[in-house]
Amino acid sequence: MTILVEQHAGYRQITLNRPDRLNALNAEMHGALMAALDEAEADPECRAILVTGAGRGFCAGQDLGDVAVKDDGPPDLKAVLERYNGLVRKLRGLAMPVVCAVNGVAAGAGANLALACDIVLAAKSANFIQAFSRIGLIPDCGGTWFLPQLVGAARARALAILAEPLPAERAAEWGLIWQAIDDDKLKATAHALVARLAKQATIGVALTKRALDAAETNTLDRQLDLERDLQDEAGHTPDYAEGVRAFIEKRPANFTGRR
Ligand code: LHQ
Repeated sequence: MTILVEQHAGYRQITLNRPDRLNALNAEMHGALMAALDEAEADPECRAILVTGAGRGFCAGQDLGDVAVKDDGPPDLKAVLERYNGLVRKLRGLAMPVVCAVNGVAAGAGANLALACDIVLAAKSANFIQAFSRIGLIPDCGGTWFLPQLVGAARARALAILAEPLPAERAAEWGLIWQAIDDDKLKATAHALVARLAKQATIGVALTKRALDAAETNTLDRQLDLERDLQDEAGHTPDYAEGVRAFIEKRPANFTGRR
């Protein structure tokens, strides 16, 4: 099984599972990962997703054995990238929050799939490597878009062109990820975070994600209108009513995540 799925109360853990290849993605794994995301999305009990890797790595990107240049010429990278693009679009488009626990090296497409998630935690021993230039490729899976957004133009260019490993702690200092965590605490920290997200006001979180995504191309003027409309939608959820009630009654809110 190239992808493992564990059900927890309110969330699912999806584990990339080809540890002997540092969880490099092949065609089978792509299909299984997409199916796991589709199934999580279709489950009304699932209100958050945790993505992580088995073994000592998170993901070494594309399985280079699968796309090797052969006697009959180069492989169809456009077709391979369509699959990756589908994954990135899927991850970004999910209404529920996605946490990525980067347990070890994240290289090439593996690094950028992590960056497509909403909240990225990484073990302090993990590294992020835009490995593409080492093999004559360009950063894909949204790398050329995520990097400058997250760390600014100067750092993005050097990371993309030099392909040097960026240690997790520096990645957190630079704003590439949310937090670097001691290795032995990563798993527990990630589960506590996803469990907490699974109890939040899920529709409000989904609308927050939508607003932040839209802000990437909107003017302030259009964004203000969008915030007004999305806030109106959030304000009509039972979770908003419960949140205000709980505040007034000085007790924790019991959100259902339902409309
Ligand atoms: C691997 C891989 C791997 C196969 C480690 N494939 N076996 C590309 C093409 C087409 C279209 C779509 O877009 C893409 C996107 C991309 O992702 S391009 C970038 C692909 N990834 C890379 O270039 C990274 C390649 N891997 C590495 O540079 C190193 O493995 C890193 C720095 C990640 C880790 O280094 P180490 O900790 O020293 O581990 P290792 O190199 O010894 O790897 C362990 C095993 O995993 C080893 O196999 P072996 O049989 O010797 O134990 C590697 O061959 C295998 N492996 N990455 N991408």
